[in-house]
Amino acid sequence: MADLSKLTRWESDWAGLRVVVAGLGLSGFSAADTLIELGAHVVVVDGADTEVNRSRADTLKIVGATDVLLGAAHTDTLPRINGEAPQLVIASPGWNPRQPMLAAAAEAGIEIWGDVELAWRVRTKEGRKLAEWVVITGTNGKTTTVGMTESIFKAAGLRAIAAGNVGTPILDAIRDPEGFDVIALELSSFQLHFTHTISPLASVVLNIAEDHVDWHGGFENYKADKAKIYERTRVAAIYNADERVIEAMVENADVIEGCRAVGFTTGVPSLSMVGVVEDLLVDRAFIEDRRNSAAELVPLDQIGEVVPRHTAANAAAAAALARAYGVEPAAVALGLSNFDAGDHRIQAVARRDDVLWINDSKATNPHAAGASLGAFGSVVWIAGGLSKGVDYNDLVKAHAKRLKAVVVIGTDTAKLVEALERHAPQVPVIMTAVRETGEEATGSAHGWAVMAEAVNQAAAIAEAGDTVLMAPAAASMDQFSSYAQRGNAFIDAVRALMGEDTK
Ligand code: UMA
Repeated sequence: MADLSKLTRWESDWAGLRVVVAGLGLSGFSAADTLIELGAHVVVVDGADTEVNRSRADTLKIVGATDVLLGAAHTDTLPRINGEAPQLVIASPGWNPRQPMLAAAAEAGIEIWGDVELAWRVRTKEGRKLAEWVVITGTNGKTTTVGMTESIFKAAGLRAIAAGNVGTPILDAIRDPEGFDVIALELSSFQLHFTHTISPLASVVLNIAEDHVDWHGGFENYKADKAKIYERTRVAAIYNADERVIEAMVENADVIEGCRAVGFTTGVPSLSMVGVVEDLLVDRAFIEDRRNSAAELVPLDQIGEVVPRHTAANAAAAAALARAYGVEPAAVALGLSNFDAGDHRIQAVARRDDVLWINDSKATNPHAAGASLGAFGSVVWIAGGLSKGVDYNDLVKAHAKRLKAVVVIGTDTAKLVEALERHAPQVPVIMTAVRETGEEATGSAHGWAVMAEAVNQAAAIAEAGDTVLMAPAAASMDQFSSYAQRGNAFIDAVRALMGEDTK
């Protein structure tokens, strides 16, 4: 069996190592390409024999892959490489560890790493800048926080990149010829599952709620994989001070001697926390006189026009990561002010007659919708879609008081309507009339029609001081082609209502 513990640098002896790469998506391709460059013997396996995969396979074969096996028939057994058993398997995050090929590797005692583990091992290379890593996970808000963190580092004049689950595979960032000072790395629970030795400068779990439970085989396993992010952290293990289970993860983590536990909160920060005092983000963790004072970082209204509680929480977490690296308060302020969350996340679309119109099409599950509902006082809520079998009782119960009315879109809404009847019986529920299902509804005029109808219904109810919030708590694919299309339909419908040109 190969001694993989010696493989800790780009220059280590990777030549001839027999590696199976599971998956030919973004991470699998970057892993295979890297390993081939390092001289390993690489066989790639992917269950989908598609045109995209065939073209990627051709590329990898040209650069020197031993073989690329496409099609479902190949994913049940572990392939041999040049007649011998593989010494390492690199799993793409979408691959379930209980899937037959990975289960066979585990059974044979072969190590399984993700692309993140491989990237950590090859990050040190003669003549290339050695980037620090700050790592971020959580059920919601990861991508926003990673973006905020990157923006702060850039404002501080550093060469920084957001990578990982956010979209750019970490191995692409690692192999950048110029290199980076610091990488803000978004890690999903899947990626963390296959990560074993990384030792980041700072780490954070933003929040935790049930998600991806099937993949992990239960909520406890999901939490355990998330908690791995804190292991071997060197400077600051950052936790959400409003979620006790996350603080407990830090307490139980085996961090590097000298690493500090730092909390973030949207309330007044205690000692060793970043938090909010009178609409200012402040630091009581990374300043010398933290017992008696706090350093002002940025007024919340500089972060955005509407700063819901969870956005403030994400900003506090990003600020803590950057301060752990040593970024000055002024750069934190500049980076957070420059940051644009992108469309479809608590996006203020219009304000007229003191009614605020908010697009949160990205809220595709109850946890995300709960975060945005909690940010507003009196809400006309546009909700519903493809519910993926989730339960709406807790969400409706928690926010019943702030609901003025609910306009229901989507085709798979029985559970939502039931929850509204049970926990908010006094709240008027308006069903939209467009209810087509199936292919013809997606990406077609039906999607736009249902949203125009919902917006008009909401406009008839909303009064000064109300917020019309489109945060569906469900996926979009029953009536739209994506959450982005659903969000754009909302924006167009609101603009049409205001008599503005939508083009
Ligand atoms: N495949 C199989 N058999 C399987 C599973 C997958 O053959 O049992 C094949 C598929 O045919 C496909 C390849 O494996 O060709 C896909 O691999 P993948 O699903 O792991 O996806 P990648 O393209 O490698 O993208 C991954 C992340 N995907 C997932 O975690 C599912 C991307 O996160 C990430 O941006 C990318 O690596 C770069 O790091 C996406 C995501 O949806 C955005 N993440 C989930 C989330 O945010 O909720 C976790």
